[in-house]
Amino acid sequence: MTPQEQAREAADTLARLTGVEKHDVALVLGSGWRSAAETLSTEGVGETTAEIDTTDLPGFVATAVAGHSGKIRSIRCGDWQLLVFGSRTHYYEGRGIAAVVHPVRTAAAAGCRTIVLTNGCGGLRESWTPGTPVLIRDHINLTARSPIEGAHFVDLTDLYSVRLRALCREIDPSLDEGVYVQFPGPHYETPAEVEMARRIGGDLVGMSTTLEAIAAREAGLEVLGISLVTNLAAGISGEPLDHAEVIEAGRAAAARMGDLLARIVPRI
Ligand code: 8IG
Repeated sequence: MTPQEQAREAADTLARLTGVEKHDVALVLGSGWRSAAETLSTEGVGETTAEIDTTDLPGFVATAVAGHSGKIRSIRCGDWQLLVFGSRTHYYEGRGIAAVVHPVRTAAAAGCRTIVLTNGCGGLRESWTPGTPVLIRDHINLTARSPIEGAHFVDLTDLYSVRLRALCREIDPSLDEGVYVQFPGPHYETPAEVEMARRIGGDLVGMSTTLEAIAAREAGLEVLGISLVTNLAAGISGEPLDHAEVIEAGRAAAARMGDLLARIVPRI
């Protein structure tokens, strides 16, 4: 079976379990984004119409990261039916790239035309204190891998939608943009690697998103990427990094992120 056929199977199961024939917008929640997404299913914003375990769908594997929920929610939000992935499979889990991008392909097979990829990451600018959201303008994929196999040459010139970034800045003019650099992980960078990321044009360092964005473009989805800076990248502040800090920064920023998502989604 091709990855696309596997995604079709997952999308068929999704439709059956949620009772929703077609979804419109997919949202992948990264570190620190889970409580923010709760806002989407509060009164006046949207309503959760179904919640299933990720592992109920063929091809999905259980989540390995603390602070990530292995649930998929179907949320009615204005005119849109939202498909929210509470977790993702990371490249560093070693389950292969097809597993990393399977949710993206499933979203496309489920009818989505747009995907919002969120993550928690390290920031390279000192003005980006923990809890600052940054729009992804472009990326550098230091996994040096591709989710696409074969002679299929996909253009990535405007991978991160200009239209959706402009929309986000209309909603919140204080939003900055940056270039996201994906390292393979799961270790954080050394200070020298962070300095390298800066010199090659990076602003944000993380362990996800780029492979998913590429698969999304291949599948014809419009991509919005939003990073939540949960820590200053190694060597920028002189403090060591830890995952608890990441989860705490997300918790503290949840209200702002939730408000942002709730205002963006209806206008997508
Ligand atoms: I949250 O500083 C989070 N994820 N590579 N570096 C990398 N990934 C991260 C970081 C970080 N913070």
